[in-house]
Amino acid sequence: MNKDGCIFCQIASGELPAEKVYETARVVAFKDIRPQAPVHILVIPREHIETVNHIQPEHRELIGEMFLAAQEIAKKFGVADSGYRTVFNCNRDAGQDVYHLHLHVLAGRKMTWPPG
Ligand code: DGP
Repeated sequence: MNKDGCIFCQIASGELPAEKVYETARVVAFKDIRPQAPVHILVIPREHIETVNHIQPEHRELIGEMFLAAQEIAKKFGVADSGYRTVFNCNRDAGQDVYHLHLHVLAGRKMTWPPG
């Protein structure tokens, strides 16, 4: 169920190009176009879910699958042991730009805390 005009729906369906690194029936992961770390991958559900606030009980398994994807990606990029950060930005104050749920997987440099 693609949402009209949603770039991440279009990436998931292949209408828009992206450097995909992982794909299952329900989840797609691709390189972020504006990387904030040497490894910066976005994991998205194929289903259009706008924000963390829109996650429903029936999405439990799907959200788990997004984290299993992050785990596989970390292994694939050789950062599982050195470390990586997983982030969902929700709404304006968190800096969400694209309103299709996405899990950032960031790695390859030392992260700071607290985040900016
Ligand atoms: P956020 O600020 O959490 O909504 O993150 C959105 C991310 O999406 C941001 O890091 C840049 C990335 N992005 C936006 N448009 C595109 C695109 O067309 N292709 C790819 N690969 N990444 C995109």
